[in-house]
Amino acid sequence: MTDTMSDTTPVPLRERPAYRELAAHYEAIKATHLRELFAAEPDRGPRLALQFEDIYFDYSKHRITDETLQLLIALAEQSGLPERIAAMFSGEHINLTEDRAVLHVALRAAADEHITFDGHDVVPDVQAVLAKMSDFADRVRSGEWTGHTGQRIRNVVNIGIGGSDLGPVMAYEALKHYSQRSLTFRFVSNIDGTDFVEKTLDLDPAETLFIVASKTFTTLETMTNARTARDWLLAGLGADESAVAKHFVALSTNAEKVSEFGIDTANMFGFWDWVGGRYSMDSAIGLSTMIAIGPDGFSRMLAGFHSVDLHFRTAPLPENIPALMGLLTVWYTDFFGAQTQAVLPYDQYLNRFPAYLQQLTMESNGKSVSLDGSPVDYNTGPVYWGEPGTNGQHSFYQLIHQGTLTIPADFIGFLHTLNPIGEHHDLLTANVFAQTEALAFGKTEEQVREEGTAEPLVPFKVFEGNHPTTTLLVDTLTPYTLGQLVALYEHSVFTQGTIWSVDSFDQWGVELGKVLAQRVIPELQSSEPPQLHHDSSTNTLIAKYRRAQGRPV
Ligand code: G6Q
Repeated sequence: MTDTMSDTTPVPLRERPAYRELAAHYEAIKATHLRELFAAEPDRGPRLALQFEDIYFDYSKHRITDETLQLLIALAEQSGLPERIAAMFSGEHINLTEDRAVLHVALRAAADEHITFDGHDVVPDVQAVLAKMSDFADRVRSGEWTGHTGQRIRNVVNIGIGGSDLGPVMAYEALKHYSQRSLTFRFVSNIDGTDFVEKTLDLDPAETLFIVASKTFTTLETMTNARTARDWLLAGLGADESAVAKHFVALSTNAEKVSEFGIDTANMFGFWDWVGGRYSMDSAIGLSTMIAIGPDGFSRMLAGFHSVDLHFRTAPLPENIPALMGLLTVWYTDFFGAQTQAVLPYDQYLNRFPAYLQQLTMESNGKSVSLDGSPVDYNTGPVYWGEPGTNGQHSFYQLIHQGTLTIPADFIGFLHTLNPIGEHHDLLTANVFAQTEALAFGKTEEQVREEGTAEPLVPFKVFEGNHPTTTLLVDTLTPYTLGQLVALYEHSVFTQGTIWSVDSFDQWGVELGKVLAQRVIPELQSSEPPQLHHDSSTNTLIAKYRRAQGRPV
């Protein structure tokens, strides 16, 4: 905690004038249907849309009027969004509870930019790590880097969890089209031994490189998996510890722990405590991505991130896509009582994108205390979830269409597919457009009757509509546009956190999880019956487990 915490807190959300006006405005427009909004304004679709480079952002199918937008923008201003953006980019310690700067934007800054943090320009540091990563990635990709027995590396296994896993997995899946196909990539995260066993079952240790990705290098899951990997490698190669040097590299901020583990710090790729775990896929944590798509591809991804950083920093709020995305989420969360936000990418390569966003959004804004330490009296971060289209249409879309909840949804579509076979892409894209249309406009009783529906079935076939959606229509999925998409959501989260006055960059809930298990582990493993001082449920569960392992209770 910093002394300045209370100085930087704006007036409580409910007391900001725009919030009060939005509350009254909500009452006035909550019954207005998207059908009416579109009927009243023939060019609403193109008017409430923005083109940013290759991304078309259509926010016309939202339950908003011009007045809503003006009020949301006023709320952003009254919440200090422009000042907070400036504070982030200038390296201020905006992560108040951990007293840290939040500078993931420096990871993708242009090489000739200057971003200072506590008086130190961090851009040269970032560039030095990128150069080291590029050199290593090139050597693995070309076969120059060999394993202990001299065989070339064919398998790359990233061991990490949370922010040290979800970004790399998502990016690898998303950019598989651009990856070097002669290399196999696997991602081990779960402490469940099954994850390691299944991911390495068909791999030859002589050809396998482990990337141990951990900011702290103390995380239980990652260190346990890394030790298991070392045992697996040495057993498989019948070799001594010296083999580790050719098969293990580390991505971390903690050189001491890396060295303790037995990884030469020459094979360590560093980053800094101003990079939050869930904001780290474009730091050294992205080494697996770089090996997969090559240093040039990685640079293009960083350039995509950077383009959106510049946009977020400089575009006026009414034309600022991530700011609008964030404000729309606030609108539904705080006024419509929406508790979830769906993200529905219509591209199979983005199959892990919703999972990635779950961490980014929910770990950032799943908070109930505002920056001054007082409890909030409004809703904060919604549940983000989703699946790639069209699969979701055959399962949960039913609830979005005809359930009782308001679920704003982001549809992400692409003008061009990376796999143009037959008519697949036309059919896929037709579904994007048809779904957002159906969600907005629904089907009235009259329309259902006109279709000749038997009277008793009419109520079941009516679609109320008025379900808000955003469409992000992107030219093609590339490293550049992937970087842009991630940055859009990062800054949307930032915008939301600013309005809600929460610290979007700490994660005390995660820290709790890291500590809790440590108490129970010895109680499961001790050879003597432990003295259990938990509640009666937990004590019984522990005893049951011990009995199953043949340990005395
Ligand atoms: C992310 C969180 C968390 C973190 C993991 C892994 O913002 O802090 O998900 O990334 O707990 O931590 P390490 O990288 O330190 O192993």
